[in-house]
Amino acid sequence: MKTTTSSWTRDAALALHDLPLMDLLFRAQTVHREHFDPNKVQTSKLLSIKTGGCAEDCAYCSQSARNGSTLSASKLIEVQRVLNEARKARDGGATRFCMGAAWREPKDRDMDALVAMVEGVRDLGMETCMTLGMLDDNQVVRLRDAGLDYYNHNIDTSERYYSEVITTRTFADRIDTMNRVQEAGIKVCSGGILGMGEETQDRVDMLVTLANMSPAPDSVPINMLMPQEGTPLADAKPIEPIDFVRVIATARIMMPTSYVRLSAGRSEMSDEMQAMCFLAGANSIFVGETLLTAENPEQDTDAILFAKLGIQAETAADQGCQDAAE
Ligand code: SAM
Ligand code: DTB
Ligand code: SF4
Repeated sequence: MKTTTSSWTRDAALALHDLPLMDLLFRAQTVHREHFDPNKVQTSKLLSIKTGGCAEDCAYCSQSARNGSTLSASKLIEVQRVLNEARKARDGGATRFCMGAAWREPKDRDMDALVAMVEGVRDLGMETCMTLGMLDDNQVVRLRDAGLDYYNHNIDTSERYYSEVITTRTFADRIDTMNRVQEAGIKVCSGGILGMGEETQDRVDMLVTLANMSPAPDSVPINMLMPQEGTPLADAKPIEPIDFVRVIATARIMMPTSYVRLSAGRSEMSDEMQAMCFLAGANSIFVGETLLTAENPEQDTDAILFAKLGIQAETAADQGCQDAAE
């Protein structure tokens, strides 16, 4: 997949974001059609391979040991269990399998099992993605050699707002891991969360950071905060749906060849809001009734939505075509 390198200024990005909505959507859909089939959406399945008890203090997360959530901590699950779930996801039509762990960073003793998970999921013919927290050089190389396609590491918000949400690591720590991953040749998946009390400028600044990476992330998940009981953001004011759509459209224009994923929060979105997000250039979703710990629409509900909109799930063969075309 080809990715672009650009140099967006904050002012240019804000001007784009603030365009009259119809102009913004028209531009986003035009850019989208230059690079993608507008009626195809990529589908990924998430699995939590290690849940809860995380040492970080991310204010939105049910899995932080520092938040008052009732979620209990698990150990890393067995490789065979992961492969069984991946097979089910593949048979249900998902093309990418994303494995998430509630860690600040993996321990070296976990690496053999993680490598076996990547190799096993690849052997099933799926794209592999992991999100494990910070990585050192050795860990990156081991995952790359195992055949890991994507590493998810969200910047979550702007550099300015970051310390309001997370204090146990810095925005720069996040960027360091992303650079390490990218330099090793693993594709980066990075995006953020909207609805955490951030300003419009924070949303735009987050996109500027992502779009100006060289290259921009191949995959850009935009999550809508799912308020979790016991976390500092449990009572955050929900984002206005049209404001959410604006960020998707702006991301599409700023990162024309990246997959923009309409990620967490779809279970709270109307069909109309999701349709507007697809019109704005979102072309990837998580499928299946659970994300990591939170709920997601049922498979049947998504099948009905896709049928209403005339959208088809991208297949592994479609992805091959896309890569070959570029
Ligand atoms: N521990 C790893 C890390 O933080 O990179 C991986 C798992 S973490 C749960 C992955 C991402 O999920 C976070 O960066 C955040 O963007 C998103 N996320 C977590 N909780 C969320 C929530 N309640 N609502 C929306 N997105 C959330
Ligand atoms: C991303 O940006 N969103 C996914 C994935 N990357 C790992 C995670 C969403 C988590 C939603 C809250 C939960 O399930 O606990
Ligand atoms: Fe831990 Fe990731 Fe949750 Fe932060 S977002 S508390 S790092 S699992």
